[in-house]
Amino acid sequence: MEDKAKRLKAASRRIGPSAHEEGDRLPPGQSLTDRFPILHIGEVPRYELDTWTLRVFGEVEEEQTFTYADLLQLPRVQSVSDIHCVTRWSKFDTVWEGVRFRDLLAAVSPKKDAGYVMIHADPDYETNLPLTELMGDDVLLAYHYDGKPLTPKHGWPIRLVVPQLYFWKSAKWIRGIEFMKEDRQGFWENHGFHNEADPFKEERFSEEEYEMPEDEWKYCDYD
Ligand SMILES: Nc1nc2c(c(=O)[nH]1)N[C@H]1C(S)=C(S)[C@@H](COP(=O)(O)O)O[C@H]1N2
Ligand SMILES: [Mo]
Repeated sequence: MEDKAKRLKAASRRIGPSAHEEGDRLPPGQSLTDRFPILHIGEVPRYELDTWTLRVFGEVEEEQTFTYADLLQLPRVQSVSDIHCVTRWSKFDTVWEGVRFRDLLAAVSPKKDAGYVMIHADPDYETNLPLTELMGDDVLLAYHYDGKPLTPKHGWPIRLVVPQLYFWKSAKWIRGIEFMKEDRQGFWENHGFHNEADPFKEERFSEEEYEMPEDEWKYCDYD
């Protein structure tokens, strides 16, 4: 208890969002961190920028492969977002730069009945989203975090950022975007995580009995 009191005191002295703002912005069951935890399965992939590609395929008029240089040609935007991980950490005001998913769409023309997207990422990661979740102003194929290129552990050279959903939907090291007529489950969605993943509705798991220790993220790597 004493520890908790100390923590709360320290929190109220922290420069940052006011308690009121926190109440509105912090989804239920989450706690704020100023650090940036690193979570993924498998080894951090290595790439040469010259040979890195992003393949767009499935229900599109024409399959396309983008190079890193191609993505840099698309409009560059900055967005400031709050992010929320299902392991219960949230981080406010994260600053990203990259290409809006929506602006990439203008370059690929998905077919009319392509309502769903599977994001393919290294190493062997997939996550699924309805296309509508990807159309927002702050949904980016991001190459910068906090004014600098992504670090390898946070997804260099390109990661997806979908801030309105739990962060497992924000795939790091993305390599493919597959448009689909019907929804299909990605890696975590297939392993007991919720298909929709809205943090304000606490859509964490698809089965009530799924066990995730509340402090799991505190033991992970940070930078
Ligand atoms: N390719 C890939 N992307 C991934 C993951 C992964 O295992 N592989 N983990 C996801 C999960 S569960 C989270 S919480 C975030 C963590 O991103 P961060 O390490 O930059 O905080 O990445 C997501 N993107
Ligand atoms: Mo996560």
